[in-house]
Amino acid sequence: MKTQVAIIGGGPSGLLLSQLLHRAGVDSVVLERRSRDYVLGRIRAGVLEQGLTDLLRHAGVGARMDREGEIHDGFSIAVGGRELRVDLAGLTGGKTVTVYGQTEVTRDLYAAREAMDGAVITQAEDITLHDLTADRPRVTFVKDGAPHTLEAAFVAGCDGFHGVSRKSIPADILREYEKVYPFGWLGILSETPPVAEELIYARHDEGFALCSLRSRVLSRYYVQCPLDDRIEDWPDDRFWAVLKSRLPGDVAARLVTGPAIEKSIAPLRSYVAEPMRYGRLFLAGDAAHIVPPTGAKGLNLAASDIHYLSRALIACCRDGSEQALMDYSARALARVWKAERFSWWMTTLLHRFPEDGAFNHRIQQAEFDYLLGSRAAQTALAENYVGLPYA
Ligand code: RFL
Ligand code: PHB
Repeated sequence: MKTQVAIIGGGPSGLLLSQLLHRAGVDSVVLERRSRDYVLGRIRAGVLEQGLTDLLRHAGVGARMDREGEIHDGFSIAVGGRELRVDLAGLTGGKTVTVYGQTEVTRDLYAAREAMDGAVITQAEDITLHDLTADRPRVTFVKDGAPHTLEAAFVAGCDGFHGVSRKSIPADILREYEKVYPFGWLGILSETPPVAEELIYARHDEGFALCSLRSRVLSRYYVQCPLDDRIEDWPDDRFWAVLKSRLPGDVAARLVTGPAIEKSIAPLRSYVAEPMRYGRLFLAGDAAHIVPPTGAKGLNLAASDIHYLSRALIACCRDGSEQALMDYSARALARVWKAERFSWWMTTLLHRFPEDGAFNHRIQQAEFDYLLGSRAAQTALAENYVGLPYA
């Protein structure tokens, strides 16, 4: 098999890239390790920046999002009995975010790729990258027991944090920066009306909690939990009781509970790999960087990578210009590090750090006090939350 761009990973990054390339007349093949149903069963992000929604429309997959997604022009932060509503639109000259699940984005992308006969090979096993610094890199894999070779001009590593792409970069070239947090998030999805129209981020002395949503009849809630907790430790009753105890009294009183239809625990981590290029391999999305979910930035960062990478690949494949590909890593990383900073900051502000002493706790309180009283501080928060521009 031959193609122009071999895309490793059929999550949102890989599918969006193949869709954008297709619309510009550049050929690609997506290789995904899991089945499509498995990929669509993962419940993850829910808050989309305007950069991502614009990109989805540009890729021709924005119609259902525009019909069913909810525009949010603010959200709240509740700490110790006080609440701050962050007026996103008012503080940023009218910018907003869209609440629409990553699962739905991925479903729309799979449907679009199928409608265009896009090559997406699922359940591809033993994917291995070869000759990444040569003119024609190769990808070998096994499908239904038979070995295959895919030859390409470029390889896009969109295979998430645990994929093979980043691991194919030699250790003496890859630099890694990492911070692991001493807690995780336990998340549930429930077919209940959301407790509020907008998201509520809450910090309580026992830990963080988040009220989010997917629609008027589908709620998404999270609580901070110890890293070694297992799902079995968290029957629904315990989850609802802990969530309520961490929310402001009036919010807890309004909460409608019901059976969890999904429940999962995610560790929190900040991670960046540099550079995002090795020879003809280009990393994008979670394959290159991870943010803790507090700032809702992971999927949005994947989107800005894909914006830069799709344009650079199109410029090279159509016009023979390599400059944008040469600039890709530095350009993407400049935006990545700003989102890393913001996500670390939101995480630090809102979680209970078990090992921290009284000093750090008072600093957290002072940070929130400052936010409450300063429009400048709120503007900085809002500007980052709606998403920094694609430079
Ligand atoms: P993905 O989604 O992990 O997709 C990678 C795909 O590659 C496949 N794969 C392989 N394929 C072939 N060969 C291999 N060897 C392979 N190894 C892996 C995998 O099966 C998978 O299908 O990465 P991608 O596309 O870069 O997308 C990134 C986003 O998924 C991620 O950043 C977000 O979900 C993060 N995130 C959030 N981001 C936001 O922007 N806003 C949010 O509100 C938000 N909330 C969240 C989140 C992530 C969470 N978890 C579970 C980590 C909330 C949570 C709880
Ligand atoms: C979600 O709805 O899953 C969600 C929302 C905001 C976040 C993280 C996750 O910061």
